[in-house]
Amino acid sequence: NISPKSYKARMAVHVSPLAQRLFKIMLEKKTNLCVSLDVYTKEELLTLADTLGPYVCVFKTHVDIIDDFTYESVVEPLVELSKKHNFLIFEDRKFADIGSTVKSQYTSGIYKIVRWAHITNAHALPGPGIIDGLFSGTKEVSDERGLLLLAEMSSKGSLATGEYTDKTVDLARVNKEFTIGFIAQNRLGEPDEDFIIMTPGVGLDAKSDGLGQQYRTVDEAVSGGSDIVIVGRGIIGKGRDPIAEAKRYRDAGWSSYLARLK
Ligand code: 5IU
Repeated sequence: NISPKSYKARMAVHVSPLAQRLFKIMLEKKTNLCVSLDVYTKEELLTLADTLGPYVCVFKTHVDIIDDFTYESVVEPLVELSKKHNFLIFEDRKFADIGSTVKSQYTSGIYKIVRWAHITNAHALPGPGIIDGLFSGTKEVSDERGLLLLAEMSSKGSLATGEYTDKTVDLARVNKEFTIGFIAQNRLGEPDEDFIIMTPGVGLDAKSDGLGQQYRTVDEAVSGGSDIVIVGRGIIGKGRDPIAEAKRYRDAGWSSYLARLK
């Protein structure tokens, strides 16, 4: 269970076209790094997306923290950069309401997430209707979309453990073309189910952040079954050299992946 097959083998057989596309990007760019762009201005967001774009397979965003957000000045250039550098965009929205409401939150308002985010995520707490609601929102766009369920969290004292995590995995089994995997700290599901595991709470220098975040190393995450490591402040935090750090985490992630295949 801990050792999934190669990205290449999984790409060839995955039921989700978006998952296939993600594996293809990872193989072409030799990276399983997702950088979390938690910044407050469009200038920082777009500059980082352009300079770090070559090193990542995915950028994770929280568009609701950008002070000067407008759709035209943030989303449109970000989508252009995703084509220029060949990465996917993951809006870390953590939907948590009933199906009808999350459908509106996914498709409407000022963010209109479904139009541009290749991937988004949701809590399993409300039950299967949340997946149905989000999936029905994807009918408004022609491009492929993927969902990650929050099966485990990196924060200290998280309640998403044990039976809650197991039931989250059960929910993900219903619509695998849309639900491509989990935000999790461990490999989940049976090997032949091939969920993509994306893991936050990864850092090579700090162990915590004073607000409940807990960090593990890249190798701990990947050898434990993570497919993509998510790194924020370890790369773009105060006083860091983002390009140097992105290369460092990309290299660490790829060598841990190659080691896992042996
Ligand atoms: N994030 C977590 N842990 C989780 C989930 C999401 O840290 O369990 I779900 C988000 C929060 C932040 C990013 O946007 O991932 C991690 O940033 P740092 O690497 O700066 O801690």
